[in-house]
Amino acid sequence: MNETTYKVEQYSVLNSDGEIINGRSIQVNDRELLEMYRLMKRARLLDEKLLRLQRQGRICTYPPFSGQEAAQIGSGMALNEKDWICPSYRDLAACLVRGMSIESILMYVKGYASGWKMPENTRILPIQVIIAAQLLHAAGIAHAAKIKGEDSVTVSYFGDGATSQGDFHEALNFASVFKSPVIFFCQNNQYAISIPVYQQMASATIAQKAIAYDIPGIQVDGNDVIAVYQVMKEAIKRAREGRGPTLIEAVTYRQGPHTTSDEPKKYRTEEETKKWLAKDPLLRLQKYLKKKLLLSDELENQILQQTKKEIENAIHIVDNTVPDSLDTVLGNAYKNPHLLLQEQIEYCSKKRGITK
Ligand SMILES: Cc1ncc(C[n+]2csc(CCOP(=O)(O)OP(=O)(O)O)c2C)c(N)n1
Ligand SMILES: [Mg+2]
Repeated sequence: MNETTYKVEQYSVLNSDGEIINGRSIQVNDRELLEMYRLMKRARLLDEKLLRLQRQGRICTYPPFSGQEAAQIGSGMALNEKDWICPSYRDLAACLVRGMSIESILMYVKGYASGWKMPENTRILPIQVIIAAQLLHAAGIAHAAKIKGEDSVTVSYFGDGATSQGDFHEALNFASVFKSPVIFFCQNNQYAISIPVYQQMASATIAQKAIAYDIPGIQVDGNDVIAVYQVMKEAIKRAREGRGPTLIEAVTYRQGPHTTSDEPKKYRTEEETKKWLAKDPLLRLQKYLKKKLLLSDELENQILQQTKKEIENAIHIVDNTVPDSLDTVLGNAYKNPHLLLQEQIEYCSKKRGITK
């Protein structure tokens, strides 16, 4: 028997210095390139602010996404308003680009029930914390869309760790059998909490897991927003033409902790993190835009100031919003709340200083 090693080539367009790699074409116009930068900057600033708010005790435990903006923004921008996304807890940048407002995100991270309700006219499923469950939801939505003759594509966002769950395999199997218009978008950020990807799986890449389901498996440089956008466009075209699902592995890095309750210095070296910081997705796009003379220092500063103001305004609004009543938060699970739930309601009411 031959030993088999599957070979998967990684697709990229820009190198870390923001230069176009030989022979690669760019199918994004100047307006879209600037929009990518604006959205990535917006996401980065929001993520950094949320981390500070958590340290001040103003929001709940928070899983930052810095480092993963190109993967989420590049993929989200390639969709249109009919398309669905099924995000995980680390995909707030994808939610932003698909229409969730900063205010809604703030409500969500503050634990307000209304933050879980996606704004009208967005096709975003509630944020999923159960690892890999949203792949099944995506396969189901895509299957339904096909039966109804709708032209929508569904994207499921998940991490490297999720590919070790049974749900991942069930969803890929179902979608490949029914040729459902779904894209399985994996952000391989190198870790599932503290477990590095090489300890978690024997396969050299996540993209190669598509072979078993006879669907395309594409590995892309997840810190290269243009490359991500272009492979997504291909996968979307395939889905809309009725040719079925695609698995995309966006290779990236979680620059921060798993969540605000984690200390990554315990399981990874500063050297490793430094190496990845040099491949920062925002820096790469910024270098390219500056070389192309699309982004001046003045415009960069203008974007920075405008975005900071927008975030501060949203914080002000949400800080002055009355939290949802405990009835909204705890009252919908059982017809008649059982004793334990009643105890919880009383405990929370006392803590909040309110009776209901
Ligand atoms: C079904 C299930 N098992 C375990 C957990 C606990 N858990 C939370 S995050 C996480 C790691 C997930 O890693 P990955 O899929 O790579 O996503 P990332 O956090 O890196 O974005 C685990 C095991 C969970 N939320 N759900
Ligand atoms: Mg991960």
